This record gives sequence, C-alpha cells and structure tokens, in this order.
Amino acid sequence: MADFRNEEKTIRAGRKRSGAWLVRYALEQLPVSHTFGIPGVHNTEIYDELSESSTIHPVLVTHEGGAAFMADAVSRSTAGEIGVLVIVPAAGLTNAMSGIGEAYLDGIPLLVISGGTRTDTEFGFKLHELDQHKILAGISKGSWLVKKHSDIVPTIFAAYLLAVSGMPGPVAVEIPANIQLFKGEVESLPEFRPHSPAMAADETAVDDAVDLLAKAAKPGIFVGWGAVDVAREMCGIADLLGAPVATTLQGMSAFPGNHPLHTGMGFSRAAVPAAENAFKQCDCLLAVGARFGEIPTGSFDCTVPEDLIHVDVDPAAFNRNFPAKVTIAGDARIIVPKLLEKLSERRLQNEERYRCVVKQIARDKNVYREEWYKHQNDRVNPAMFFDELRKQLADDAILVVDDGNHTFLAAELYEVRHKRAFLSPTDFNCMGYCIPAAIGAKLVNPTRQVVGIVGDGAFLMTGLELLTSVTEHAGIAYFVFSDGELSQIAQGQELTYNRKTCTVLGKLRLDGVALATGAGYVSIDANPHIPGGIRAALAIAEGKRPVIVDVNIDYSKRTRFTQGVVKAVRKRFPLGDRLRFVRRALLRKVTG
Ligand SMILES: Cc1ncc(C[n+]2csc(CCOP(=O)(O)OP(=O)(O)O)c2C)c(N)n1
Ligand SMILES: [Mg+2]
Repeated sequence: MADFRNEEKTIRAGRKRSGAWLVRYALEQLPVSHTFGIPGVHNTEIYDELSESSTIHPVLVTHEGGAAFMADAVSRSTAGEIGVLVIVPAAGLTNAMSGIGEAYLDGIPLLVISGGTRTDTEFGFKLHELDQHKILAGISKGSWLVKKHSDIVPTIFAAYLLAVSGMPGPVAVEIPANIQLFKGEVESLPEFRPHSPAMAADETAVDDAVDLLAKAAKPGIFVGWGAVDVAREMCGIADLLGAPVATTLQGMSAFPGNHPLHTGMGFSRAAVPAAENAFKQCDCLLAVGARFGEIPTGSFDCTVPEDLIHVDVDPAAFNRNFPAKVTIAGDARIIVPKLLEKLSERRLQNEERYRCVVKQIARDKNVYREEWYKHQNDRVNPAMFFDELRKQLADDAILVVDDGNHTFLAAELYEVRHKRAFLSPTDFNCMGYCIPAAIGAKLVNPTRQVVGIVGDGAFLMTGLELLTSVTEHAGIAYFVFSDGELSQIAQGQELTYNRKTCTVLGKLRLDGVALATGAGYVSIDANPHIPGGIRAALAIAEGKRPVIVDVNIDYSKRTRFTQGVVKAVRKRFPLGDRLRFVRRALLRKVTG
C-alpha cells in the first residue's frame, strides 16, 4: 500500500497522554465537526474526551448502521468535511457495515474509529473479540490496528489521507481499549497539513479529447458524482458544444436540472424521453466522473459511441464496460477546467446545434410531464407532488432519497439545481439510507433545507433514527411514500412473474411513529392536499423539528427506469429461459 503519511509538522509533547486524548487531538485537526456512533466499554474513554471538545460534537444514534449513513451524508453534502464514526468493535462494526459498504461502492470518504479489545491481558474469549480487519478488507480502502500511543495521531492522519485520495472511500482505525484508557509516552505530536489533489492533467490526452469533441456532429455528455464540484465548468463545456447532458443517479447534482441542455438520469431506453432521444446517434461521448454502472446505464443497455472520452479518478473504470478512445485519469477538479479552457480556444460555432438540441429537450420534457399529469386518480400524483416540492424549496435544498420506486420517481420528476443537493445510495444500493443520511446532511448544513423522500419499506429499516433528529434538533421534512409495498421489487415481480411474493408490507401507522419519537406529523392524502401539506411540513422543519409526511402516493404508473431495466435484463436471459418466463407470466394472467 502507498505511504500516505502526512508531511506533518511536529510539536514536542514531552509527556504521557492517554490514547483517547490522542484520538481527540487528531480528529480536531481534521475537517471533522461531528462523530456518529454508540459508546460501549471499548470506546467510552474516547467519548469522554469528545465531550470536552469545542469543535467536535459526538452524536448518539439508535443503530450504528444509521451512524454510517449519517457520516456518509456529511461527506457527500460538503466539499471537504469527512464523516466519522466512533463505534465499539465487532458488534458496532458489523452494524455499521451497511453504511460502510455504501460509502465503499459509491466512493465516499468515511473515517471509522473503532474501539478494540485489550492487548495487555492474557485472557481469551474477550467481549467483542473479532478480527475486524478481515471483515474490513473487502469493504474499505484500508484498516489499521494501533499498537502504541505514538502511532495514534500519524495513523489517523494516514487513514484520512487514504480516504480522500484518488477514488475516495471508507477507512478504519482500531484503537485497543487499554491504549485509549491508559497513558503512554508520546515524544511529539504531529500537526495535520491539508493536502490538495495536485495531479496534473495529461495535456496530450486533453488535446486528443478536444479534437474529438470539436469534430463531432452529435456530441453528448455524461456526468457522475466525480464531477460534482465542477458543475459550472461542465455547463461551460456543454454550452460550447451544444451537447445534451445526462447524469448518473448518484451524480444528479453534478449538473443543474434547470440548465436547458440537461436531459435526465442516464441515456438508455430506461431513461426519460428527453435523454433517450437527445443521445440517439450520439457520435462522441464525454463521460466525466461516471463509471457506467448498472443503474444509469439501464443495466448496461445504452449505446456508447466509439469516440468515448472517459475522465475518471479511478483508472479501473476505463474500458471496463465500454471501450474508450481517450482516457484521462485524474481529479475532475483539475481536468475539467483544462478541457473547458482548451475547448474555448477552438472558437467553435455550435449555436445552431445548441438551439435544436435545447428545443427538442424542452419539448420531450414537457410531453413526459403531461403524460404524468394525465395519469390522475384519487391518490397523490408523483409529478404534481415533485413540482410543488420544487416550487416550495430553495434551489440549494438537499434532497435525500432511499432505494426504491420513489428514487426513480424523484430522478425522473424532481429538478436538482445545486451541487451536492441530491444524495442517493447508489451502487451498494442499501435501503435504510434516507432517514439517517438526512440527519448527517442537516447537521453539517444547518442553513440549507434538507428533505427526505423515503419508501415505507426503507422507512421501516431505520425509521427510529427520527429520535436522533429530534434530540439533535435536525429540522428535516421526511416524505414517506406510503404504498404498502416494496414497490420497486413488487413491480418487477408483477412484470416478470405476474405474482408478488413477500413484497406486501404490514400496515404501518406513521402517526404512531411520530408520536413515539416526538417528530411532527402531516398527511397528504390526495392532490388538493399537496401544497398545504408540503407548506406545513417545511414550516415544522424550519422550527428545528423533524416531521413525517405520510404521502398517499400513486404508484400505478411505472417509471421509465423500471420499464426499461426489466426489458434490458430479460433481453440478456438465454432464449429458452426467456420464453419460459413469458409463458409462465401469461399462464398466470389467464389462470389468475
Ligand atoms: C438492504 C436492502 N434490502 C433489499 C433491497 C432490495 N430492494 C430494492 S428496492 C426495494 C423496495 C423498497 O421498498 P420501499 O422502501 O417501500 O420503496 P418503494 O419501492 O415502495 O418506493 C427492495 C426490497 C435493497 N436494495 N437493500
Ligand atoms: Mg413502498
């Protein structure tokens, strides 16, 4: 593994310090404002130290899985802070794994500080005794077991640097209880020096990319989370090229949804019509910070031109799913401004293309919206709901989603206008993300509105973290899409099997959960209640209290995503099995 040791300045300490003091010392120098977790006998000394901190607030959660999602959202919703967990070994770690896994596959930095069993006793079968590093090996960028006091600060700095370098991700440091509790010799205390992603862009590759883009007849742009901090420059590139822009799901806030060249999430047949149409006959694709993962490609069912220019911090993404003509490895924050600069020098004349593309996108977006507006019944219309929510929220409001049908409704119908303003659990795709993640986002963005969109099934997984938002005065409006089902899967079952198994939920009284946790409660039963319901919820959240909004959502119209993905997956089945599936579904339709 590379040596990520910080080029630290050291201060002479000259006396003994407890390990817990050293942990606090290290964390206070990093961009850390909160820690998330639950105390136990293996980390109470760290918690006791944190209670003395004037810069770090330790947050008690109800489950360490929630802690990990909160920490993940801290990293996602800020350009610089890192989310930190302070947990007990073994049981705390395994509970936190869902959030650690999400951060790992989505490339989100996370710093896990775990207690560890004592290393100074001869006994075996100790409480929480488990080789955590074996578990962490497949789900983190690296993990350390601290052996002596003087290693604590340099190890935490090294772990942090690894978490934020290259493709970001989670890291873990285990500090045995005896080292935390007792004092040990530390000769010097390193001081942290922030680093910058100074990785120069490969000029030749950038020139090659500009050549391809300049001569393209129908260029297109695909942006992912990796481009989240260069949205302004990406707009500049799109404008110069007159190129339509699609985003990944995770990267929905990497390009403003109200830009006239924005089309939607993905550009496959599982994308909205504006995106699908705009990318037809695309002859040169610029992909930035997007890995062509399963979701935005509609299960790998998109057509990618030969002239693919792929920019990514992770070279492993190149030529994996789609071959690229030009690859540029590095941080989008360095490469994209360079691309924009070099494209601007070409004095391209793409005004006519810009006008045509913009016109078609606007037309397609309108038609799709009308299609949704026409689909009305006595339940809450998703398009009307998201339009009203958009109207009432500030541009920089953060929308946190979970995983389910509601995610794709949000992706297709809600306009994200600000960077880092749409948080979604994407590649690990873990249900239970929204409720806790919204808390993490709100705590580090107290002046921004934070809103959750969560399915009733996902709510059941982590809903009791509402108590954490109540105690932390995190004013979040949680819109629970109550359809009584695990709909994203139930719809797939319906389309594939004509039968639903194990996807109908028990009846949940959300007003009871609100009462139990101290959250506010609002219900939106039908379309006329949408404006008033949203207004009432946002007012409660404004008063620093979370609120559950029970939305009687209409799921009878399927998203383009669900329809497209089911077809794409089925298409790849062996012919015999495909026919068997179709026959079985038809038979069940007839026989009931
Ligand atoms: C931890 C976990 N378990 C199971 C799944 C599979 N899964 C994906 S979406 C979904 C349905 C979610 O239901 P709900 O939260 O009610 O949202 P809806 O689809 O109804 O909007 C399920 C079960 C998952 N993604 N994550
Ligand atoms: Mg549901």
